[in-house]
Parts: sequence; C-alpha cells; structure tokens
Amino acid sequence: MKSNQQSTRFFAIIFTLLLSSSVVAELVVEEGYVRKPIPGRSMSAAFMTINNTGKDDVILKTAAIEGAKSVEIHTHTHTDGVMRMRQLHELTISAGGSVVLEPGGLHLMIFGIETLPDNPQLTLCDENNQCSEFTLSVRKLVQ
Ligand SMILES: [Cu+2]
Repeated sequence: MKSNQQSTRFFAIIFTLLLSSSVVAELVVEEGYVRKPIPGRSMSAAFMTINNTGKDDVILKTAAIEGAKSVEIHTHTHTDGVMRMRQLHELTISAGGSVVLEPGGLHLMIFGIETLPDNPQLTLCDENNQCSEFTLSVRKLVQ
C-alpha cells in the first residue's frame, strides 16, 4: 500500500514536470530585471534578453508583471531627432533567435506599480495564449 502511494506520487510529479516543460521549453529569459521605480512614481520598465530555443517562431502578444496593473511592449523610434515610445501589439522571436530589450530600445513598459516584490514574476503569452512564467530581479539604475 505504501509503495503504491509512493509510485503514484512519483508519477504525478513526473507528469507535472512534463506538462510544465512543454509550455515553457521554448522561451528562455536571461538577465531579466525591472528598473526600480523612482519614489512616488508608478511607472517603470523591464529589460531582458528573450531567447527562443524552439523550432517555431514565437509571437508574443501580452505580458504581465507581478505587482503591476498592466504591461505594454514598447519600442523607441527616432523621428527628426526626437525620441518617442511606440506600443507594439506583437513581438516576434524567431526560432533559434533572440530579442534584446534594453534601455533606449525595446522594453516592457510597466504601469500601476504598487508594491513590487524583490523578484517579480513575469508572464509572457503568445498568440495562442500559451503563457510562460519567468522570475525577474529589481535593479536601481542610476541616470
Ligand atoms: Cu515605454
């Protein structure tokens, strides 16, 4: 009876691992961090490198960050010497490729930050609404 229970538990764990890896296997986030908001401000940005280790392109549609109301994918454009931010409604990460989100370029714009955990969870969802979770850090950037 006891070993039967143990093996059931064992297979339950294996099954959970297989299930979760099939969802998150393709995307790997490196050096992901949220810029610590300026005191009194509820907006900030997140930066990272997103690698697609899968065989298919991934089209990211939405993002969410723990402790924030909403997140948008933004890029910067330079027009006549003026730098503007523009919202992207999708971000393609080619199979085997990677996309770099960095200050002055692509970033995740974060709105409505109340209390940001030390290691906020990031959720990225693709066009099939398949979502992957990642752990970010919080960095104070001096400007
Ligand atoms: Cu922005």
